Amino acid sequence: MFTNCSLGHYHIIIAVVIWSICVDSRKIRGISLSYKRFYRERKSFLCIDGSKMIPFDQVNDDYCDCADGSDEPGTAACPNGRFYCTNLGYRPHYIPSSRVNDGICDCCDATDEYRSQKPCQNTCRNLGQRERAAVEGQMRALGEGLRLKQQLVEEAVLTWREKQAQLRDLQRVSDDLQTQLGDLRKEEARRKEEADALREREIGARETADDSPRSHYRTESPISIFNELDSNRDGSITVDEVQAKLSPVQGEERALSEDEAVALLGGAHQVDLSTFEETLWTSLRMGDSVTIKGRHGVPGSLADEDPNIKAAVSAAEKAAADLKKVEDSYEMVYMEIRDLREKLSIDYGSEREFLSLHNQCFQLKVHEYIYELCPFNQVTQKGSSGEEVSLGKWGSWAGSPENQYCQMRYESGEPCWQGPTRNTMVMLICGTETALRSVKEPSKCQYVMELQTPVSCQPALRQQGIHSEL
Ligand code: MAN
Repeated sequence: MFTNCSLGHYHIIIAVVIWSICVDSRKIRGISLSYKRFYRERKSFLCIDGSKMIPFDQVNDDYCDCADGSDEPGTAACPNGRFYCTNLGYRPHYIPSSRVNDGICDCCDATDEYRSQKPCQNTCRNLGQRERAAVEGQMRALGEGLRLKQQLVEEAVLTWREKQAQLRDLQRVSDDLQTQLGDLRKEEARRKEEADALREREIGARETADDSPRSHYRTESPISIFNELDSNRDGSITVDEVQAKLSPVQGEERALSEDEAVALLGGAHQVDLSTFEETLWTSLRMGDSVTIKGRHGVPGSLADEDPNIKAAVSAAEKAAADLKKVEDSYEMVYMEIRDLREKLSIDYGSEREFLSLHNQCFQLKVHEYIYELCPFNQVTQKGSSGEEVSLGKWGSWAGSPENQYCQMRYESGEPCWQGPTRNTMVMLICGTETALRSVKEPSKCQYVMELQTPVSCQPALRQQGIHSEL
């Protein structure tokens, strides 16, 4: 009896428990934990928008009572209702309640198909595992990216410092060269003056002694020389006569070329006395280019005759050569300093992470074009004809106020035919390699590129991770 009674009693208890589970699960199906508080009432239910009060057993009874659909979270009765997939092990989410029991598995935990014929499997665990693996992969890549970034920054800072030291050294060299230049310029001027003075003195002495071949031309009349050169006495001196009678002061054995003879005659092929006086006669009187052949003792140059003048001239030449050498070195150093200054003119403080991107270029072929991005310099596009088109020159950082360094703007490229000037926006994305990943032209002559680089990896991303709802 006890047993039976007891058994009968048990049956009743079990039936009540099963019923209450059924009722309860029917009532709470399709709602999230945070919404459970709205569905606790046993006697009546207040629509969540507060618009209506209904008996609690009308909740999830497959008839839509509330305008906001809140009385039917677990059935497809309300057109605006939504069903909550708990998706334990994966990420929970809402689906429109019209998808409940529609024969399609929407929730990975299969809860949306509780009364359909569709045998849905619970795939949340697998999905969760896959997603966690993907997130872990991303976090590893981010960690690696941050490590590489650190390395790049350190290397770039080192290079930057080396360049600064180089600049300081060059500056010192430049200062020394400047001092040397001052001394050498004075030395060269002094040596030149010395040589000139000796030469002048010698010329004066020879003219006084009246034994210099030059003085012949100074003392002789132009007519006598004209007659001497005019071999056939026809009243004019021709190129042939010049070539036959004259020779260069330096290298007497050498015959004058026709061009040289013509030049001596002022560009003419023959001259009369008056033209002779204005042309060849002047050269003969100067005595440093041509002389009449066979005139004894005609000097090659004063320096050939006088060892003092020779020494002074070669000292002046050496001083000029030394000066030229130092001037050339100074010019080179000056240019090196200018280039280095330009490289170092970037804002070291805020942009030092990007130092490693300076002086580098990255290419990507997309369809018929080869795109090239040289950060902080320019962007170009090369077509199959090989012609290069500018897609913009470095303009400015263009990211959001929170992170302006995630976008670069390159502007004022080549004008587009019947369109705007070409411009490019470069989006920097975190990755373990530095490479141009994509190029698009969303509107005519406006380009968008993605440059992947460890330099743009942010520790903030790591902390935030891909926030887990698992
Ligand atoms: C070239 C390229 C293209 C661009 C057209 C516009 O073909 O620069 O990217 O769209 O000119 O005419």
